[in-house]
Amino acid sequence: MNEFFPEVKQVRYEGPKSKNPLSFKYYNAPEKILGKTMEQHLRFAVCYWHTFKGLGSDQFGSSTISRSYDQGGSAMEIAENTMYAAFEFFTKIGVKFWCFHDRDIAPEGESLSESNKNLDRIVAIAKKLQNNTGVKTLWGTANLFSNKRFMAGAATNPSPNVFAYAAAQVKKAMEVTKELSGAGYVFWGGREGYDMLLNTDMKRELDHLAKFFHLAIDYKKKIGFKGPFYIEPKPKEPTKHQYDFDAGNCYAFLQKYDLAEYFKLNVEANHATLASHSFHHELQYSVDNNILGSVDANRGDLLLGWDTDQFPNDIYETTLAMYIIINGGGFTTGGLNFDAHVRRQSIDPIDLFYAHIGAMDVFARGLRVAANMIKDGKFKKFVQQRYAGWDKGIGQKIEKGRIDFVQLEKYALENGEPKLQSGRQELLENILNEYI
Ligand code: XLS
Ligand code: NI
Ligand code: NI
Repeated sequence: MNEFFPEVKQVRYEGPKSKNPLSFKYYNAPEKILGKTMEQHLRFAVCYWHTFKGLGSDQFGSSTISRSYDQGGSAMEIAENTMYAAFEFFTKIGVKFWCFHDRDIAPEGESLSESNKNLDRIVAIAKKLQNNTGVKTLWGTANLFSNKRFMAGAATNPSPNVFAYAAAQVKKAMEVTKELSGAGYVFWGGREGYDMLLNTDMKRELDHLAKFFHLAIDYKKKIGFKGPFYIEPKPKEPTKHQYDFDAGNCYAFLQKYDLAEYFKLNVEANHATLASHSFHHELQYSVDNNILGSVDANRGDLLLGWDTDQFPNDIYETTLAMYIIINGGGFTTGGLNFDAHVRRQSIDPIDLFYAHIGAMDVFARGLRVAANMIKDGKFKKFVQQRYAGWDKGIGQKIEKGRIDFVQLEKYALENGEPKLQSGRQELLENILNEYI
């Protein structure tokens, strides 16, 4: 059997003192933290599209990267080789999950039925490799944005024929995700959005999107796919205004169209910042509304301001993310999917290893720090004390709905000016630094 990454044997945990760049300093998969192993907490996944199909092209130039599995042969031969290379990579890096779009893993054919046949052939190989390696599918999805037929959207396209085509593609993608025992299924909006309102019936398009999701739920039940659906919010790119703008916008949509019980969110760090939120804001909002499903773990660049999909490397971000995720009960079906690609100049296969090692280690560190913060309970205690007024007296009356505006006015008149209390932001920032 061909070896596609001969330069790396197996990436192992060697601890923080190691100087080996091909080792983990903080990610020790079997180590228990707060009752679960690091592997169970973090549930890392490798994404297929960037890691194996992303070859460095950008808006200004074509590919810079060439991979041994991507050379010569027919499109189907390349697809087969790429699948073997992918499982070699998953195994060597020690990640137990992967994520894919239908069109990442198998080439689109001349017709829909040929595309489906191509997919079936590659899925059979993936299934065999999953069985051999124990690596599992975190989620599958359909690419409803690359082909020109989707230029004006898929489920929100002005043409019902495109809606039908997208439905057929999602139907098949759900079937293969089930075939691979996928833990979940993602809907990222792709080109569901608009560039100009003068040519767009926004209300009708959103009605159609909801219809599409209801049809997907019906089919999910029909085939007995048990995993949750996730919507992945993103405010812009490729359209000027994406319909699934942010977590709050998605939640309003899900509630309006009676979809909330079937969907959770796949929160992506870079999409959060594009929406002018922090990553942890979007996580906390999702936890608070019981819709946190999974995470696309990456980062943007504030100076560039687009979806740069870089590998996470900021210990503050990963600490706050893990603090919120663990306080929210941790992942069940979801995980941390590295929806990230190496930079255009990082052309060697070994760069893929460095990228994933760094990302896994920075989340592992974040987990360790967050666990210490949770064990000590200092931040939690501070918040409890800050809101303590609500646990008794007037606060309880308001929360329990046992007081009206007239009585509140009486209370305010009697009690005079409320006493001010410091928010202690600087102190809390200092304490956070002590943990990190
Ligand atoms: C693009 C999205 C995409 C989804 C999967 O911005 O992040 O990669 O995660 O369709
Ligand atoms: Ni993503
Ligand atoms: Ni992205």
